[in-house]
Order: sequence, then C-alpha cells, then structure tokens
Amino acid sequence: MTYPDFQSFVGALDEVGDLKRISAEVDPILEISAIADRVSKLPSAGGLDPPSTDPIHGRQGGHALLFENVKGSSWPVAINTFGSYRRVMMALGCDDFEELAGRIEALIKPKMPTTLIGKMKKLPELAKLASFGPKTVKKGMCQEVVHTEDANLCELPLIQCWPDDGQSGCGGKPADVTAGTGRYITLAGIYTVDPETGDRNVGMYRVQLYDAKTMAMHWHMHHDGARHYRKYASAGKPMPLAIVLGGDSVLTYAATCPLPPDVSELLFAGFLKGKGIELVACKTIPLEVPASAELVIEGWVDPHEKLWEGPFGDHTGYYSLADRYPKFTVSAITHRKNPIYPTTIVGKPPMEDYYLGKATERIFLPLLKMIVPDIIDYHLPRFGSFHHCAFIKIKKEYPYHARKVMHAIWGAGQMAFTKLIIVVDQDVEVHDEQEVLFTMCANIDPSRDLELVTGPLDILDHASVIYGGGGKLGIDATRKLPGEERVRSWPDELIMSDEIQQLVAHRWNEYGL
Ligand SMILES: Cc1cc2nc3c(=O)[nH]c(=O)nc-3n(C[C@H](O)[C@H](O)[C@H](O)COP(=O)(O)O)c2cc1C
Ligand SMILES: [Mn+2]
Repeated sequence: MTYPDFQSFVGALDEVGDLKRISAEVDPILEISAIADRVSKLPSAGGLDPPSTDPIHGRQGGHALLFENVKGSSWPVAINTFGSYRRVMMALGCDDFEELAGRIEALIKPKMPTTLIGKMKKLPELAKLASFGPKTVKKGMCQEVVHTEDANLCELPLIQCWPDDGQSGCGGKPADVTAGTGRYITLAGIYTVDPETGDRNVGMYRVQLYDAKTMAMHWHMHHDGARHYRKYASAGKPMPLAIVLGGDSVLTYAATCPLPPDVSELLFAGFLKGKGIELVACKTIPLEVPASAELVIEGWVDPHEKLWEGPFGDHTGYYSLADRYPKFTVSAITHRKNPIYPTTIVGKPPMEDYYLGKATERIFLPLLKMIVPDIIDYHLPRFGSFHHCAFIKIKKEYPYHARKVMHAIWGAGQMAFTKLIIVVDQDVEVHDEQEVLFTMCANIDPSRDLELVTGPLDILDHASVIYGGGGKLGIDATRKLPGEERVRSWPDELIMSDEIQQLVAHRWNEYGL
C-alpha cells in the first residue's frame, strides 16, 4: 500500500515512531537546514531499517522532522521524510526494494505462456497495466485554496540550505549581481509537456526564489525539463510549468527517477502505486497536476530571459557554481487547506537524497542488466555522491570484458555520468566497500588496467575541466586472462580448505578462545 497524499504519509511516519514534531520557533534561513543536516547524520530512527544493500552504512538516517512553528510563514515544514531506507520503502509500498525490482523485471521480461489458455490468463495482467496511466478528475484538494493576482511566493516557508546559497561574488556570479535570494524549493516535481509530442515529464529540479512572483529554474542540460525548455525557446514560445509539492507518496521518488526520455514518470508512479495517479487541470496554464498535492505553483518560463542561479550547496558536498538559468513567472499558487510544506537539503552524504538514490540503484538493476547484460550487480557507494563512483560486478568471460562493460555504462542513461568505475569479478561482494578496494589494490597494475576516457559528466562536478564534461576513469580490478597484455600467471586467492575449517570449528571450545 502507498499513501494517497503527503499528510497521510507523514501521519504513518508518526505512527511508526519515525517522526519528531518541533514546536519551537525556527528560522527557514539556515536553521532548519542545520538541524536536518545534524539529524541526517544520526543513526536510523526505526529499529527496523534493514541491513539492506549497504552493510556499512545501512543504519543511518535520523528521524523525519515536522517544524510546526516556522518564522515568517503560517506553513509547517517537513524535512527528512524520505531520509531512511524504511521511509522510502513505506512511500513506495514495499518491504524491500528487490520486491519492486522483481516487479519491473516481470514487466520488461514477461514470460509469455505458449498455450492459448495461458495467454488468456495473462490478459487481466495486461489490462491492469493499462490502468496505471494517470486519470483526470474534476476536483482536487490541491486547489482548495487558489491565489492568482495575489499569489505571493514570499509567504511560503522556502528554506535557505547553506550560507553561500544565492550569494553574489561566490562561484562565478559577478559581485555586482544582487538579485535573487538564497531561498529554494528543493523537494518538488517539475511538470512540463513536450510541445511537439505532448509527452509529460516530471523531474525534481531545485528552484530559486527571486521575489513574490519570480523564480529561476535549475535543470541540468542533460535532463528532460531542459530538453523541453530548448524546444519552447527555439520556437520563441513561453513554456507552461507547474511546481508540485506533496501528492501521492510515490510521486516524490518518481520525480527523481532516471527514466529514459519520454518514459512517463506519472505512468511509472502509477505502476508503483498499482493504480493511476489522479490529476486535475491547472487554473491558469494548460497542464494537469496531481489532485492530492499539498501545493502547486503554476506559471510560465520565459523563452529568452535568464537569471543568475546559484551558487547552491549541492549533493557533491560543495557549492555548484552560479550560472544563467531560465526565468519563471508565477501565474497562480494553489494549495490544500492546512497544508504542510515538504522540503529537503542536499550536502555531504548521507543526506535524505542518499536513500532515494539507493532505491534507484536497487529498482533499476533489472533495467541496467537489460542494457548491459554482463552486469551481475552493482553498488553506488555513499561517498561517491551518485555519479562519482560505481562498483560493478561481472562474470568475466573473455579478455577486456571489463572494458566493454565500462564503455556500456558510459553510454547508459544517467549512469553515463559515472566518473570512476571499478569492475570486479563475480566472487567479490560488491556492496562491501573494503572488499572491493582490497580487490582493486591487489589486482591492478596501473600501467595496464586503467581506462581513461572523455565525455559528458554531471554538471555539478566542480572538478571537471569543462562545465558538464571531462575525464572518466575505469579500473579493471578483475583477474586478468591470457591475452590481456603482459599477464603473468594469476595466483588463487587464499581460502582455507573445508576439511581444516570443519576440524577447527569442531574443536573451537577446546582451544578456550
Ligand atoms: C533532492 C534532489 C535534488 C535534485 N536537484 C536537481 C536539480 O536541481 N536539477 C536537476 O537537473 N536535477 C536534479 N536532481 C536530479 C533529477 O531529479 C534526476 O536526475 C531526475 O531523473 C531527472 O528527471 P528527468 O530525467 O525527467 O529530467 C535532483 C535529485 C534529487 C534527489
Ligand atoms: Mn524524464
């Protein structure tokens, strides 16, 4: 079961003891963020967090927080609501991510029965698939309160996450530019439609507050929102856009999901929910948004005008540099009665986004295997901030097999941005970071086993030689086969014989240890 709106999800977190309410007055400028940063580094709230796929750091997370008294706004603010494995699983209605991965695998690799009766039995399943698409309804609680002319972004409790966020003179922004604030919307789905095909997209992109009606959109050039924007901009047309917070508990995750372009996040959210997401027509723009959202900001993106956006304290643990991003003008703000404002911060891991990223790592394994069948499993270590590092496990079958896999990953969706890939053999526990690094140190000759390439990189990578592009390194830590250049004979790893292990186990008490 998933939750039909953000408040029922928060209520469920409260019930299982994962939520802390804070009644003391707090400042949305830096204070909420400093508290969330500290809490994100605490051990996990619930005792139930599974050891999961991350045996080393699997029990991090702290509580979800609900600030009931926020300076300058009547809205309560929720943060860290997705900040543990258990909470992401609750939002997605599963007991572990493998369960969802299994459902996806069954979807993409259906075992089609050969008999007619068997095929007929499949029909209800196929019909169910059709029901996952979004449905339009007449009314939604996200429009219980509607502001158009009087819409005022400054009444919302937008937070400032890090001290230099939005500050001039820092990170490439000219010192004489003072417009913009350090306040951001951080946990929203950005809804747009392709002007040529009508396909919808939902992506989680941060949005910077300028004034009561103005914001700057920060979508990376490689993401679908930016692709849609380029089409409107080249036609010189304003782009309708909705910023959506809350709604079905599956929606937040779906907005972060690295689905291929033109694969609908709303359809995927419906698949996760087991039922289509309900949408209502916006009040001032030709778009539809989830009916049960807490808050919707409607407006238009200017096809020409850009604003300085950033710097912004990012998931790399550094500020991403200021740059020019499209200007968004608000035409309406709609919300439910007594709304809660959901937000998050990113920064040095672990933060809330780490758990959303881990969900993707697990859920997408079947899809990644479909593109690169050589992969048995993979691990994105916490220290790698998603795109910096991937450990890959393969069943090596021929010379240079590891290199083939590296290049396939560098061509696979958002995995293409991976700066460092370490490939290991099938007997290595790929989720055990010590074991992978041990294997790498032992198995490589750097004069032979490094693959250095150039290509697109995460635009948040401040170290790359150009913005959004630069070097990537693959390390082949597999056993080398004859034919892989200068290979002497390869020794076996140390493993005690079964016989002697059994003897020692049997006599263990005798040793008095
Ligand atoms: C907390 C959080 C914040 C994010 N902020 C941004 C952002 O500001 N800009 C961006 O382009 N991607 C951001 N992302 C990543 C995208 O949401 C993610 O890559 C998503 O797959 C993009 O969807 P799209 O492929 O439909 O564009 C963020 C992800 C998370 C979890
Ligand atoms: Mn997309």
